[in-house]
Amino acid sequence: MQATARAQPNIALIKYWGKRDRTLNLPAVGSISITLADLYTEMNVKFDSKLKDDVLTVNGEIDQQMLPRISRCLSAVAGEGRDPARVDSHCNFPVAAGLASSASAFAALVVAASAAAGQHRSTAELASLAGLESGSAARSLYGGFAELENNGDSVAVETLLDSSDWPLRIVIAVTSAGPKPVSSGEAMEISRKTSPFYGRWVDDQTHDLDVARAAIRERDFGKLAAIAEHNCLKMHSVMWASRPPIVYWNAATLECLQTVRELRTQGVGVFFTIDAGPQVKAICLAHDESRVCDALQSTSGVGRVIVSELGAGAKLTGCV
Ligand code: 2P0
Repeated sequence: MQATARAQPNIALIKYWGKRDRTLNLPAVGSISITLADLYTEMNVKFDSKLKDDVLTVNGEIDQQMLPRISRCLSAVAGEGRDPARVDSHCNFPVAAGLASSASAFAALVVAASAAAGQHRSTAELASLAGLESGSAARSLYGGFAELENNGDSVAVETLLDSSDWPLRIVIAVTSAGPKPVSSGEAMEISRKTSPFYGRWVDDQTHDLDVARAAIRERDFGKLAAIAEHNCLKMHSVMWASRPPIVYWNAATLECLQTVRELRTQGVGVFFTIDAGPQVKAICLAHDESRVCDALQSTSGVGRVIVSELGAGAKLTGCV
């Protein structure tokens, strides 16, 4: 059997940074994200006893680097005794550049692999399996506003609001399309071991989650903007104070922050967030989308601007 699934990346408004358990890949803190609609990864998985080993292609090219994580995830879904698989992945946005490509990749992979193995797993089970390889991938099984809870021995994700309940827009300013200098998994460990701010980051997270959850349920844009920007800058402060320092930003990242602040002084409903990469994600009200787009597009150092609505969780798109 072979199956195809599509998943969208998600952007955390309250971030996951640090692991509580590296073997089970359990996050040290809860997180809240929004799932996008217009960026996606599509994965086709075919188990084939005639293959010698797993084969992975990404956008038509053989990919050996990502293969070990893909193989581990396939075994977690289908069991260690599974047949080898051919996995073909297509992504319509830059990979490994801080645009959450591993989230959409592993979310799509678990859905496709489970169907190709003839299983009928719940979304919660699939989220736990995706979370074993990429903490943020668990959130891409869900649409709209999703909260990943930090309890127990596996991840649990809850939808706080559906995408249609609060149709915000995301405008991504791509300031560099190259791969990141250090993977987020590695960087999280450096932060945990060396940043003097790491303990405070973990301790404060419950407060930030409570404020953001309430803001989302009340659809209070100003309240969400304030806590999301604070949480983002706090996470990057943890990174900057690590040894060696982890700095994902470039000059254009800072220019974009300035653009967002200026827009806000002009009455535009917008806030920024930045992940493990130099791209700036501006979250705005639907009627402000074109102003935010135009302003970011004309910001110094911005190459490309990608716009997305909020979308649904990972879905099976074909199974034969
Ligand atoms: C997030 N990031 O909440 C945070 C903010 C990056 C910055 O989750 O180590 O690829 O595979 O569990 O899921 C990126 O991390 O990390 C991430 P692993 P993942 O979106």
